[in-house]
Amino acid sequence: SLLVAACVGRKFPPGFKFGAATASYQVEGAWNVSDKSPSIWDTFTHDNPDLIADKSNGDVACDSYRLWETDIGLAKDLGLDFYRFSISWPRLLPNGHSNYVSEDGKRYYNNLINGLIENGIEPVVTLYHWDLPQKLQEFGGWTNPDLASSFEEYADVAFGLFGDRVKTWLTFNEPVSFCEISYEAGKTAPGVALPGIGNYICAKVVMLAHARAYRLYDTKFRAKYRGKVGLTNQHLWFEPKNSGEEENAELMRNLMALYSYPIYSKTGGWPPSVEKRIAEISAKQGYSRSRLPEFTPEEIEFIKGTYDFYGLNYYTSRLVETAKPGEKLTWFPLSGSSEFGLALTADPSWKAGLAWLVSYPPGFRRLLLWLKQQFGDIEFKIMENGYATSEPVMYDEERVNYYRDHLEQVLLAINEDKVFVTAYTAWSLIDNYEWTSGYTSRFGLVNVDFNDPNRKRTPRASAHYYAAVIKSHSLDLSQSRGY
Ligand code: GBH
Repeated sequence: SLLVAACVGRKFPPGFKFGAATASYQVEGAWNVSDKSPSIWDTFTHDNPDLIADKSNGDVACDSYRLWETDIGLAKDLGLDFYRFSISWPRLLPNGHSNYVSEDGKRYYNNLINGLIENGIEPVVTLYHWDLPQKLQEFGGWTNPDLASSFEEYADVAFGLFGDRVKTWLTFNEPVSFCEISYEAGKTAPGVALPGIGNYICAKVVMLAHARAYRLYDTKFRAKYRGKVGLTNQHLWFEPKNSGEEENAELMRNLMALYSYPIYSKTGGWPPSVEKRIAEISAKQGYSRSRLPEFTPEEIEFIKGTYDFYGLNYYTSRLVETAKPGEKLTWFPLSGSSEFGLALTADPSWKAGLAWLVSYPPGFRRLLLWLKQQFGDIEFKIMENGYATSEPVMYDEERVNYYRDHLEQVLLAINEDKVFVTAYTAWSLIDNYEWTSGYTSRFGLVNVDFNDPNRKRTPRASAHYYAAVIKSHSLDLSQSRGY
């Protein structure tokens, strides 16, 4: 019976879906074709090549604007149930506003969506994967409360044009990444460093923007299109480095749930422990109000419950300990570690693909259980998980190991912890423009030759591995490293 249990444990539940993801700025290129206007990433990379590892930009990227049929072919060869991509806001709405919709933008996304469906692949669409129209940045971007309304306009156009065929929508990809890395550290587009303030204003505006889009879908589109709307949040898993620091690890977990708590918690609003600490620190610093802006009771109710599932991106974990006086703290993944005087490190035994991307598979399972304990027995869709190397390795054994070991933890979460997980998404389908790392971080199941004008795509060993997982709907654990 043990043997039977082990075999059963390797099977994914019926109906569990597998996909792979990309994002518009990272793959499309064609930054200025037709009437497309620049995004903040076009502006940032053109103005600050020195801030990009290889001084590159996404002007051409994978040229998926032209090669979208090739990408669909790759997705089909993998046997994907769904393909997650994002819409470029300035490609669809060059003014940023809905008074003018680009015919070229419409045509491009209609082709992509129709092509996927014809090949039996479900489109999963992210509305905002970080490429804000530059014109809206002139108004302050995500620190301008009015952007919530502009986002609702954009969502209205996208739901209206594509909602008859797109049944899974993500409003935002990883608010934590663009609020913290952009507005706190100023290290990514739009490059505005407003530490300890800009990031928290961004957080509030994005929560309201998400809720507006969700409620718009409810009132205007849900009855006829019957889709699901959510967002996807990145989480790291945090463990105390030393015994006695569990409370600090828990504080970090809650800080990273800043962008979830208002939507998924029973009470709504910011995570209480985090709200309290930031208010105390702000008061000590002489501010007359907390740097983390309060929600009104109406706003709390407006945001609470605006989800049909929990989108989760997981890559890596950290150990937490109280920083030594004067210790320089890393800014990744979020400013709160310095806000709270906590140092984040990785255990030396956690294998690394990149400095920030250390592999700790058990963190994935613990995170899933923690989220279930925080927010209840809701539906979880894993919207990103993946591994990078700095060289374009074709026989990418490390990536295969990463995927197998992380998928094993997803199975354990489902079978042992009874977490309701319904989808898994590999990041990424193809190598692409990895933000300030340029083309130096390779995340693809499929290699892209960026020296080739035709951007030749070649599946790696991990692509064959993932295709076999999807086909068998199960995990072969004979090579498992047994976490
Ligand atoms: C996700 O970001 C994104 O959704 C996706 O677009 C991205 O390609 C993918 O994951 C892989 O990064 O080198 O110390 O400066 C995760 C957040 C943002 C984490 C960039 C790493 C660089 C850290 N990532 N960040 S560092």
